[in-house]
Amino acid sequence: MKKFYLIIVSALIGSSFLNAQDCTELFFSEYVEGTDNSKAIEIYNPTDKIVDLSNYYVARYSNGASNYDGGGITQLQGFLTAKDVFILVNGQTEDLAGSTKCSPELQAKADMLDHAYPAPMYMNGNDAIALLKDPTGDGVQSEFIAIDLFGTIGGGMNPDDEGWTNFTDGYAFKNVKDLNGDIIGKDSIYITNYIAPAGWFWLPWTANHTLIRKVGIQKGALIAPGTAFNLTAEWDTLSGVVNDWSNLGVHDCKCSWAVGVSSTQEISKLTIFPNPAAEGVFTLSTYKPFLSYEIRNSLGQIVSSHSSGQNNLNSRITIEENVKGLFFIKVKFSDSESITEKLIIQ
Ligand SMILES: [Ca+2]
Ligand SMILES: [Ca+2]
Ligand SMILES: [Ca+2]
Repeated sequence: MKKFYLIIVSALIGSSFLNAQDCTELFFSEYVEGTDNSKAIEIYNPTDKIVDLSNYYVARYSNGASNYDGGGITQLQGFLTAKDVFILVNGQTEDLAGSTKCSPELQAKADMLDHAYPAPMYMNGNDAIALLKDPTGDGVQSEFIAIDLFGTIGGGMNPDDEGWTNFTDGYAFKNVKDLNGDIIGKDSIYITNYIAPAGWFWLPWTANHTLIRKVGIQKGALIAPGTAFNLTAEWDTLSGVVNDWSNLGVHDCKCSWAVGVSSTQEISKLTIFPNPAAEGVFTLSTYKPFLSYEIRNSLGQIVSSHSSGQNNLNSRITIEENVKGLFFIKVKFSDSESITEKLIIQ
């Protein structure tokens, strides 16, 4: 098993970082490191397309480790519409020995609750978090590509270090007080790689803060393993108060400022008529023969699928199940292209 993980690490350290164009790939838009297990991460879709989240994973490199063996990995579920955000929240609902549950108020804001420990949403300020993409959708972890990174993988963080701060290669100072609270001297520590060491708990931005991605950031960060994490280049603190969840669910990004950008190209590639579809009957038209389709609800659960290669440009589809509401239809072509579109069944 160890060997297996070593292979993953070398793959990550190697070339498997996707150098995406602006506004073409998901990235982290908010980071919540609160009190107890009140932790969350928000992911933004800067594209004009609906994204199938089952091809994406969040992984935690505990204490900046070189792999997510100890930190955990979570496959995301459902679909993310254009310019919208997805919120993953710590899933602990009961107090356990030495581990207080996540706030129910924060969990109520979640699109998805994380699984039990060890899971990515157990970060405590000194853990690196990665957004990984499965390029083929077959779940082979050694082929996953990092598309965004928060913190440094394998960057010298120790388990008792506090987290990443906003300056490096300089001294931090604190007053030394006696039992009466009178100042009797000064203590100092030299900060390297933006890492706040043990005992300097007020220095890190990544602990007990909510951080939001700067509006000008239009793609994930390619922080090579071992490279110092200069978080203020891409992140701002939100109010500076711990447990501030006021920005969860929205993200202001330059990618959404463009006017007149539409998904007309995608629409002409795939048309559903009528949409909304009455009683689950509609015609699916594609610009080239398709191989298969699957229809999922907003939680990502399959409602209907067809995989025997119907291959018609115009297919009459009837969903036998008596379902109503918002669904997503994903059509796959023989050249591995896939298109996802919203489908409403009345
Ligand atoms: Ca905390
Ligand atoms: Ca940690
Ligand atoms: Ca947000």
